Amino acid sequence: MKISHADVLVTSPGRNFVTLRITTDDGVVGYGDATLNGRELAVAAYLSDHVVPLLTGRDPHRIEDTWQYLYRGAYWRRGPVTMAAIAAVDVALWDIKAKVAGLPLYQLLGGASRKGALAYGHASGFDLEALFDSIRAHLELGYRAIRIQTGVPGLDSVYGVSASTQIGKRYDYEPAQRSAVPSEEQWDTRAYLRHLPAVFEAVRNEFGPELPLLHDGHHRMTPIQAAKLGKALEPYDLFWLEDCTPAENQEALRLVRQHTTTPLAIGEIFNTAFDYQTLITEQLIDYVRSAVTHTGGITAMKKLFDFAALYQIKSGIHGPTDISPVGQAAALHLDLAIHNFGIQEYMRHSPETLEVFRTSYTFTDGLLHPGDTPGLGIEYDEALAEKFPYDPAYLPVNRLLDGTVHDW
Ligand code: EZ4
Ligand code: CO
Repeated sequence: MKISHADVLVTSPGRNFVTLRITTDDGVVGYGDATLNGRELAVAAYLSDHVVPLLTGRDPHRIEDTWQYLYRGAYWRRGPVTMAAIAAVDVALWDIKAKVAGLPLYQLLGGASRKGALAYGHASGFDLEALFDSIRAHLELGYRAIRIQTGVPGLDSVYGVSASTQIGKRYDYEPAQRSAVPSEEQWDTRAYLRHLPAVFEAVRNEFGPELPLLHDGHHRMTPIQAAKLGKALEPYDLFWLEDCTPAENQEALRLVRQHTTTPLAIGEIFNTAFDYQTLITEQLIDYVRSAVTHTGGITAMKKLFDFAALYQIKSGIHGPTDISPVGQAAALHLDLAIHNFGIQEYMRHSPETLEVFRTSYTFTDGLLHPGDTPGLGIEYDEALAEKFPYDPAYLPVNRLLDGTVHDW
């Protein structure tokens, strides 16, 4: 069996997605997600110009060899564009291998270790009333774990807070906005630190002690600020505090860790196991947040989770709507199979997206399951996808109140 050709498919059914489709000479088709929010066309070009021409004629079963060929063979290593492109090839090859075997992908990864993957959803509201409504709406949808993000007094727009309060329309938070240049948001860490503990207290008073609650700090704090927040949130028993610092400087997390027992999750913008080396070996975090799409695919993620497992660190795979249903399905096969599964982020895709990408994964009683269709369990409707051409969208840029650019 040989790879006969590969196609880079760009579509925008509500948001932009890049998909790699690999076809074998036997007519088997595999899909991989290559979506990098706000930089989509860079990955599409990397694939079309420098990867697709190398795939033709290769044996699709040689997944590890192809991964090493693309990673080491480029000479230039790591980085979000390169690792998203490698991820797309890797996931498409796993899809093909599992289809040839006639098995859902998780069976090739060791089989199911659990009934399903505990999912968390995104509840948000500028004020407590809107936040409580959003939490209730998520509980009604069946979520058994919930991330909460709220407005901060004095700031007009804040990461993680949905602009729409119309439940059933589009309640999940979608940060990328269609425009030729990014929008701008404001930030004030001291105002945020004063406000957030009271929000968690109110949520615990209303919803009780059992519901797992999560929060995303989105890289905005210094280590000492993050340590202070982690301590302040200890009474509210968070499942995790995510991305409390930018974390490029892994050693900075030592300071946070010395001050708080609030569990820490990091890594959605990382792209290799090396980005976690200090965090994992010194046990500075509790959950690995990488996306399959941005960290080199199934092959690299399996190694990363096995490394984390040696230190009792669990998975928390990144699953916002900018991960396509292909990337989400890949995450669910891993979630079901690995031993050190923690939780899976799950925001529903728009109805148009789910028409272009036909999925076989399910969400029942708070648990996601990848389904038992051979391969990943995703079909791509190319004719429909072509009706949604690429439309530029960017993540916002963040500024402090005095105008200084800050981490978003
Ligand atoms: O901001 O995926 O935990 N989830 C997140 C996401 C990210 C977006 C960026 O594209 O932080 O909302
Ligand atoms: Co995040």
